[in-house]
Amino acid sequence: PAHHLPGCPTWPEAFAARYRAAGYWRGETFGQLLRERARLHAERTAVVAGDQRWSYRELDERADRLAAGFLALGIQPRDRVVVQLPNVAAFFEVVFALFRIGALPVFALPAHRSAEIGYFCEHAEAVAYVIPDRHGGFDYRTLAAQVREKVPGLKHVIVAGNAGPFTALSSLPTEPGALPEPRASDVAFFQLSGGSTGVPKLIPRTHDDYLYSVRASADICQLDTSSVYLCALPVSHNFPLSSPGVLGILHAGGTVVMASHASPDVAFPLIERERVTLTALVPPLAMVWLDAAKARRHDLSSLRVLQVGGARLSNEAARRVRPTLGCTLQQVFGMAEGLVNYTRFDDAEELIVTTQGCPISPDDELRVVDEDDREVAPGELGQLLTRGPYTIRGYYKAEAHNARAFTSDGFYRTGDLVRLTPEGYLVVDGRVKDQINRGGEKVAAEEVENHLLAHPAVHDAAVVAIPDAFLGERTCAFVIPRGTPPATTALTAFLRERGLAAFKIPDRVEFVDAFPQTGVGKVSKKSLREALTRSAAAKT
Ligand code: J2J
Repeated sequence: PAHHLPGCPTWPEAFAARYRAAGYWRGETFGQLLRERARLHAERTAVVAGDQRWSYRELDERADRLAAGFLALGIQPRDRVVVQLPNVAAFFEVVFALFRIGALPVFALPAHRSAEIGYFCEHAEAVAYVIPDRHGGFDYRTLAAQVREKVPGLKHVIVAGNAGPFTALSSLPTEPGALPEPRASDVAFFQLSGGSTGVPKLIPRTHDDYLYSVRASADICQLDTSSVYLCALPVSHNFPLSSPGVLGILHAGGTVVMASHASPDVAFPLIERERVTLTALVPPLAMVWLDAAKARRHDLSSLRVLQVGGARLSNEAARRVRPTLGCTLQQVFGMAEGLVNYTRFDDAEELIVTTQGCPISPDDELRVVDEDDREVAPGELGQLLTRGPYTIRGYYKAEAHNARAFTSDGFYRTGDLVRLTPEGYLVVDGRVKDQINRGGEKVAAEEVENHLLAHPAVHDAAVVAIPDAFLGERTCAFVIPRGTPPATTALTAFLRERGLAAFKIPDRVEFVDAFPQTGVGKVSKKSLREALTRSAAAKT
């Protein structure tokens, strides 16, 4: 269709018709959803953040006023806007204002720096960039100044807080007027891919497909108006945003409580004070919480469900959740590209602690295949391919990559190695994609390698995962130096100066003369990982 944003692959019409007929895609937009909830739950508390408490009515009105403000600035339907906000109330007014005018947020993480943000702004041809003033000891206005320099096309930097040289969110005109009407089948925003390639990929999600996953997730998690969700992970990530996350809560008329940090000293008092019923963590944080909860300094008795996902949770840690926190564990295996799996609340404890759940939708199609895309025997380990009513058919403006990342019949190659249990539940056991999963934060090896290769004293680089008791994995960069090896600190400082997010900076650097090769003359990352395991074993 002509109104569709160019560069966004979409579902073939036969599939779209099927997903509409099944009632998955209902023609509802995010803007309409908030309007409807404000009508149903006007005085209920939608969002608690710091000392702010916004009712559904207030959030709805704020979104309208800001939508008018964005329009007055010249932001138009389908314009891309990079949004890099931490867990603050302003996140909600900003994204719902953008949804209402049909402008498309690109959800950056607070940890991203000029290399990532500059790329998002350029690739998405963003007209605006929304930041906090300061957060976590970092001044985002300094970052914005660098990005501005690199990307002249960026017209506006909008600051939630003290704007400095930029535009304050609070300074925009607030006279509500007529708003454009985006269509539910249109792209609503871009999520970021964990990625395995040189640059991060943008994931186009439509109102229709995303709202289906949110609605179905809210049902699976039995959300209602009494549900209180603690948003402890960065809100713009797909997990806390939609599984069922903050959007699931707003769909159900519950309350979102924003934690500025996921540590127990911030989160536990909030759980006690707001009577939080549900929250989501990555495995390393879950382990920190399990240790901290033993001290019993806070009343966590309101908590009914702890969701853990983003990386593999060990069975041992999983088993400790119920006895220690007195709540149900829910394992969540999801991806910003779409497919999300949950263990269900009434599953047998054994299934909950040993699997990563089963899909949201009866129309999620799963295939577990070998290297030649042939289906493996039931219960065998293989690569997971998936297709369905909320899984994308391609990344934004990435034709060549899409040809590799999707099968010709539209299945997304997750890059995850899984096996299916007799119950139809998934167990995640490794991956084939060239990525490091650092406690839920995804690091694409090639992206870090490219930045290392820009250093004059680096001849070649290969980044691999090292097993780690706390994070699951850390990153190690093997480097073949050009001449005298540079100091490790000089290399990591170089990456930081290039504006790479801190979680992508290698935890360890090893200088070598050559890389082991595979039979076909490629760098054998397997051998590199094995060399690390051997040297670790030699030290103990
Ligand atoms: C093992 N690996 C997992 C799990 C994700 C909900 C939950 C998580 C994400 C997410 C998400 C895993 N065990 N329980 O978007 O909505 C790894 C897999 C997967 C990749 C996706 C959601 N849960 N993973 O983590 O886009 O490798 O989404 O393909 O960040 O994380 O990463 P991401």
